[in-house]
Amino acid sequence: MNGFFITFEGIDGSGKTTQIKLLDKYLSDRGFEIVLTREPGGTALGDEIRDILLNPKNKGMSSRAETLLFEASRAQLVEKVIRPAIEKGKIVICDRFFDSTIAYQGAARGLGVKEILDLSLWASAGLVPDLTFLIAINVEICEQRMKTQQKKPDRIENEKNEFKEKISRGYLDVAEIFKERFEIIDGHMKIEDIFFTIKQKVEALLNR
Ligand code: Z5A
Repeated sequence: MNGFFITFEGIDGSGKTTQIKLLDKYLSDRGFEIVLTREPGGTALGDEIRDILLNPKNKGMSSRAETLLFEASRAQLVEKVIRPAIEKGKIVICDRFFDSTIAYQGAARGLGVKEILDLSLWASAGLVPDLTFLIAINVEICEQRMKTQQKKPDRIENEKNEFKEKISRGYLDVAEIFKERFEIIDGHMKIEDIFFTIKQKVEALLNR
């Protein structure tokens, strides 16, 4: 029996990692085999691509080069990690997938939602998540959260708030295209309240 593929999306600092950790523990405690991964990265090659993509030294990178690097990392991750795990009946939880490319590169960088969707489906060899959580949150609130983390901003985090507003709108457009798999969650709620909703939606998927 095939497993499931669950993804988390949102602007940086929206709380994806926090929720992924909770979901991993919840499902592992119930005996499910979980594969946790992230984009860009998740393979040796993907991690090298991640370093190139996020390094502030590469601030002159063109939007098309950036997009192709995200897609290259994804192609490797799908073929080597995600698809084999799903075929073995595992639950794959991925921090970002191609909806990020549609929102960041397609919408915010202006490369086009339809173009990036087609390219992403080619890179993923047609693999689409079963369930996607979009943690929707105000850009300024995210910024405050990131400041308290005292982490040096990477190349993409260095973008202005206007860029992040475009990403948020881009996400809503993708959610509209893929209504059947998207769950939009209010990221301003308490961590435990967000997780309560996520748990319910995941249970519904597992019982399908
Ligand atoms: N990118 C792209 O452009 N195109 C693509 O195709 C892909 C990615 C795949 C990857 O960054 C960058 O690449 C990303 C998008 C771009 N760039 N940006 N900007 P990353 O993987 O290094 O990081 P990230 O995914 O952007 O986010 P993050 O830093 O890991 O944040 P997060 O996982 O969303 O949030 P968190 O770590 O769970 O929470 C942040 C803080 O908020 C933390 O202190 C928490 O304790 C706190 N928190 C979390 N939830 C709450 C609630 N509910 N209330 C209060 N505080 C909370």
